[in-house]
Amino acid sequence: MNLQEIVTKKYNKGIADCSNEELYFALLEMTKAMAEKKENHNGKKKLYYISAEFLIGKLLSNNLINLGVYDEVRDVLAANGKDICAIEEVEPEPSLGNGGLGRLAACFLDSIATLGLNGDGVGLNYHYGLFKQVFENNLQKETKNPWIQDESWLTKTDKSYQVQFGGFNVTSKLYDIDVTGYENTTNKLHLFDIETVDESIVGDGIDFDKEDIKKNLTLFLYPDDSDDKGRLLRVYQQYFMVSNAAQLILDEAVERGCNLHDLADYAVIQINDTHPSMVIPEMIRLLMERGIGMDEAIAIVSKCCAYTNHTILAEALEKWPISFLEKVVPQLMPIIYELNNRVVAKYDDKSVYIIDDEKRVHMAHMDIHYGFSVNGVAYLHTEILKDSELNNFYKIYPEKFNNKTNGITFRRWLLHCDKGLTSLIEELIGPGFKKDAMELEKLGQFVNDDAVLDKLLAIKTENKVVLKNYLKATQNIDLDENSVFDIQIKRLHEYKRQQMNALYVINKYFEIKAGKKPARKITAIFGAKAAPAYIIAKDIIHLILCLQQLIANDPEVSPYLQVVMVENYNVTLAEKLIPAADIHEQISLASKEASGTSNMKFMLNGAVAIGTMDGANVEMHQLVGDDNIYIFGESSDEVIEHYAKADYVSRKYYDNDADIKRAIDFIVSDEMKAIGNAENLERLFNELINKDWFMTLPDFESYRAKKDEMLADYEDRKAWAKMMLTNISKAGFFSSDRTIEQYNKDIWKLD
Ligand code: GPW
Repeated sequence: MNLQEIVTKKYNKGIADCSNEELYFALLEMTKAMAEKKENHNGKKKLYYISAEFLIGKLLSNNLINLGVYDEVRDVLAANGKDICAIEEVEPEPSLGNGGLGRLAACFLDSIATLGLNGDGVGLNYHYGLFKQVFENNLQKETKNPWIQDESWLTKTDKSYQVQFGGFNVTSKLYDIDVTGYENTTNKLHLFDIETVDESIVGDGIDFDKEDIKKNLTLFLYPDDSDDKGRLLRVYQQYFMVSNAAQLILDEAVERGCNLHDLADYAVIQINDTHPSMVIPEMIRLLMERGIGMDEAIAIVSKCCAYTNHTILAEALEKWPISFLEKVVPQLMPIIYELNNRVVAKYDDKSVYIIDDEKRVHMAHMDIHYGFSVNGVAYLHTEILKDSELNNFYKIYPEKFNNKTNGITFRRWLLHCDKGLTSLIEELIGPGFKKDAMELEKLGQFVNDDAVLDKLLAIKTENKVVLKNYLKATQNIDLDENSVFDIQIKRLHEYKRQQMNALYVINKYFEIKAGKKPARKITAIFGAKAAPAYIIAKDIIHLILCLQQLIANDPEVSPYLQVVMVENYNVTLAEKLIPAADIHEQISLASKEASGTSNMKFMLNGAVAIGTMDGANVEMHQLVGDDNIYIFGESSDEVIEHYAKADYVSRKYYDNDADIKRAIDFIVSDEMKAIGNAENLERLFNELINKDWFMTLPDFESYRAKKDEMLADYEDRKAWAKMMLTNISKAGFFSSDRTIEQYNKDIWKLD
């Protein structure tokens, strides 16, 4: 049925007479029907990408693009006086992820389907997803973010499993979301849920009874894990996810003719960080239940499971106390003990044991011993895993380690979010880049073509105006499109160093006050959520919001400098912010950002990076060369050495550098305290001068100098446009189609 037919059936009127909301639901129905027709379950072997997060974003436009009908639908709507962009606005964004890891999983599903591979995602159907961020008195407050409507992308299936917890059972219900590849087949995202979840137990903000598991199991993504009740709930969620996944995998394999002994010919499981690690003992348990002996069950599962590591931050590597697992999943403990005993019998080195002396289970260790592949997510990250963080494992299993540099789907991050740039590229090099991203290289031939460079600049300005209008309409923020848009959007974390960017802003404020005015107004845009229990991260948000207010109200400074922190940064906002960026900030402490993926999105949309030699920035730098990226700061080797020697003392930088002292002192100045809370500001001040664990201060001076150099270069508009073009032309490597081809070739080996 076409759109008009669906509209007639649903509402008995014409398209022109429908509200945007009615049209959204009609398009939803049409898209789901079209996607279903493209389902294809061929192929003996199937990939299961298990992930606690799938940050899929809004789906309507992307589905229309991948189904090849976007232009047609846009034109039919326009002919009836309707604007497809306004209809997009009606769709709620499902926030089933925190950040990069969840968004990566969503990009991967798009590429898996686009390449026609037989692979589904498996995760959880969180009713309220990640919290919605609101600002009140310059502080972050968390509220729930409902996204499931009566008609939605979710399709309720008749699949349901029993999941056994210590002391009680639950019955699951499976919901599916179609994942249609670009001009290719449709796969599934399987999201498990239970029907006893009780949304009414959520009180103020995001508070709820953490102990009533049957009512709260899939209520939120990663509830506050600062206390034991929250941490236990997380273990319940993880086991619920993997027990369902394991049952689904075994059922589907048997349906396709598997006799369980040959499971590895039918199924491969990608474990997305350690959140799904319990799938290993659970699969072993289920195989044993079905009559397979332990030795063989372990061998079978070890041939099916592959693990991706996304961080070297020790605090993010999950270690669950045995007491938690005994309570939640007692049936897994004999298996986990056995898995550990086999390691202990073989190796003397305690650092590779699964269970440590403090009676904690190291989930990553289990994955490495009992999986066949371990991968990092960027070249540098994998090298650090091999050389330091996981060196003891690398020595045992060098053949298991491999790198898979992250990628992004160009359908969402270029074709959908930057239609102006997409048409220019198509005009210049034809449509081939949509299927083969490496064809973007052909843009290189236009690097001295003034007309092309002018068009590129004009598109950027248009995108800045689109962002300006959007932020005015949705958040009442005023932007100046003639200023430089300098954007840092990512989760708020000390290692990502939003505080360093804020110190730059303070320094600039002082320079302007002293009469040293920038050539052009600078707009420093931030977007970030802080984990609800991460106090210093919330203090940094407070600092940025206070600076925003203070500078906006200072007539001496505001013509030259503006700070904007957008509220509730999410995928939808990213799609507006990224195409509008001139400069993007990738300023993590070297060695700490495993890859980063927004860096790739900005590059593709013609923004220029200021960054450290960290994560995938290293590969970006290699691709574009010194002249097209602004690199500063200590190297990962230097940073790793500081940690090893424990020789960093932030106080020395504060005492010895007048600019640093002036900027940090300003945080607790009377002007700032008049706007913000003394408690938050003083805590952050003390953290910076006494601890600064992620070494903001040693890099500050080189950061400041590099950014000033960059802002000066921005004034040569032609030279800047060349940098933009070079960045776009070299971005093809970062297509997730390339990443997925590599996963398939080296790890999954699907037909
Ligand atoms: F801690 N990442 C993330 F490693 O977004 F598990 N959430 C997480 O919980 C973790 C990592 C974890 C990010 C990395 O920080 C980022 O560098 C990387 O680009 C992204 O995962 C995708 O690999």
